[in-house]
Amino acid sequence: KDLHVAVVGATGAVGMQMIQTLESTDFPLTKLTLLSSERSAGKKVMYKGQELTVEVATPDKFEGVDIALFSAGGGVSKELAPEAVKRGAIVVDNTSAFRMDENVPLVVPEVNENDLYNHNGIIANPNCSTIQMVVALEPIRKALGLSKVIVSTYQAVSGSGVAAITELKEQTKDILEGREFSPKVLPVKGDKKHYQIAFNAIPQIDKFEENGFTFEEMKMINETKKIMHLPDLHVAATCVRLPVETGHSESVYFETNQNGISAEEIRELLTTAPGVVLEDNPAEQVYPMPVNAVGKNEVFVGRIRKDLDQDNGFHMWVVSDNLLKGAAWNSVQIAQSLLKLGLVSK
Ligand code: 11C
Repeated sequence: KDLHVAVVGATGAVGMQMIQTLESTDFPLTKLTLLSSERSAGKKVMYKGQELTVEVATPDKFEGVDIALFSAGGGVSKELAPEAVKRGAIVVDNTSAFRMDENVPLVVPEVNENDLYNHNGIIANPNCSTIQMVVALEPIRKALGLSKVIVSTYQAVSGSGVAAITELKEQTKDILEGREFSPKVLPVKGDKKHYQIAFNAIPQIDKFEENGFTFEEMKMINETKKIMHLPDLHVAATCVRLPVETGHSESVYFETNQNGISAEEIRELLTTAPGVVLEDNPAEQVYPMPVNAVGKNEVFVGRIRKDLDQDNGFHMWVVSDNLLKGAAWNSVQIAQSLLKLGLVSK
């Protein structure tokens, strides 16, 4: 059976990982169309030993496409995702354009795969920092219930795209070699001020909202409630950018609905959880770190401790490759689920 897949934003940090993930998982496609802005069109990309040329993303390019993976920014998704759907494609959108739309399922297959049945053409892929947290929290919610989550993140620059990776590398060199430099990308390309990221920590990811939280923090709060079907869950987030190239880390405090649970019981729940790898042995200094998570699809969890004052409270440390489980891999997993559930019409 023919299956035509398109990747929109094919030359971006996530788009490139999407192409690699389609290849490495041997996704059963028969045709792959690579689309981008005019600026990047014409670039050549190898897929399974074949050279493909990136084309300009226009509505007519979606004729005959079955699944379109979008990761080219919210503006492109808002404009072109409806055009793709009109032409019969199912869109898996990696931007924040449609995530909180009640007609659009927001899916992490380990958590809410069945929400795919309610799709109307567009499925949203959550924010990277949300995905890795809910994968780690879901087994706990299922067994014990969940009433509160407080998270602080330590996020890699690749979350902000290729330009941010380049900025970190060049700035680090400039500082080490004693040159002047002027930050241009981080914390947020479109905001008023830019700050040094090399040898620094910036407590701002995305723009500030009126309530004092950043948009990234609000994404973690709202998306977590939607994905886990827990509208009354108490969630708070503080998101921080670090000079790490790839791999987001999170310190997560959570409260369950049951008392008298031990840290060992939480560890056991996570040992068998889908998509989770437990790396938790303080005696041997074993815990997750971004450098070890890069290139892997799983979510790594460690440093599990029971709170010293709150009987139903626990702390854990959650690390994952933000470009893979946080983006490309979760999108390809959604596409795999759509095929498995028979939701791709031919
Ligand atoms: C970051 N989490 O690390 C952001 C990137 O909504 O998909 C992902 C933005 C999004 O900067």
